Amino acid sequence: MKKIGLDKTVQLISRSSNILILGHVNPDGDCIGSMAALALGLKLAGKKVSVWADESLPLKYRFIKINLEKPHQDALSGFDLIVVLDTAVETRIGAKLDLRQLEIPLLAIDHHVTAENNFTYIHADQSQAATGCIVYDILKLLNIEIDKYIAEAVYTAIITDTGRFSYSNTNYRTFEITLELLKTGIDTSEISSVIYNSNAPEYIRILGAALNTLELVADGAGAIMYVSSEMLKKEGFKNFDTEDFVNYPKSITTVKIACMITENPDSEVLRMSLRSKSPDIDVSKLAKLFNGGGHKCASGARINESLKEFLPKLKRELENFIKTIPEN
Ligand SMILES: [Mn+2]
Repeated sequence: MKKIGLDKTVQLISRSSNILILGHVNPDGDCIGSMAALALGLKLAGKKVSVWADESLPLKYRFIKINLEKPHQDALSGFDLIVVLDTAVETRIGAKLDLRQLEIPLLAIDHHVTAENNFTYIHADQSQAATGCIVYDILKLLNIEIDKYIAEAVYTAIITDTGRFSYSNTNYRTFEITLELLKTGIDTSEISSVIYNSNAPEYIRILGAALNTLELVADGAGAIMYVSSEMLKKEGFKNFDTEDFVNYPKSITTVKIACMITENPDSEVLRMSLRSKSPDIDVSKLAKLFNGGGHKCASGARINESLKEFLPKLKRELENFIKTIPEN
């Protein structure tokens, strides 16, 4: 694995002509937006580009101009560069492919804290609020004109990863890029409306059931909430994006750390999202206890345990972790 800067990243992309773009499992707005923006931009630059994903495009992102194709192991050898966006963790790549014996360079572009891994190159910039911002900078350095479709994709990446400019990762650069995107004439209120007003009634009912599981620990400093397979099955769902649920326990005055666990009817693995209200409380450290990772204010982990076994364990670790937080 070799860490590289933006210039080298641009160079690698620039000299490749047939590029495969991959994202992560449970693709979010930043993942989809980054993949779309990079694909659209590189096509404008005359390159051949494919975007592969196991999962289909979530409904709320259907307005984004992107063509997701199913992964094909046999077709891999035709590419001269593989770019993985919004994750640098091999097991989180959103395409079931064996990338180990490949001659093709594997480049990860990400804004999370990265651990040692088998990617050929990694460009990770934690100062950027979204991977979409990094993709924007790459396209600009390649002298590619940012059209309305690219702008919509990058804008989606930014608003979903910053909680509409409210999380602590939002910075000067985020607004600078956003201003440039607005100049292309994108309809920001329409984009927000499509993304945030497209919940199915089942989604709201599952949220209701999840809210009922709320448990506060350490005098209200910690909150734990979960979605069980049972709740999903009752509403006819198998896989489900519960990413935003964690914001509800986080919104409680006393809560410093919010945990949200999602069980999946089709798998043994639990998904855990962790949020802290302040960068002074680094929840990536808590995530690390469960072999996860992420940012200081937003982290997660995948847990190979049953919900019933895991909940008391999490409660204990959360209480211990909160004890390490200095009073302010
Ligand atoms: Mn992201």
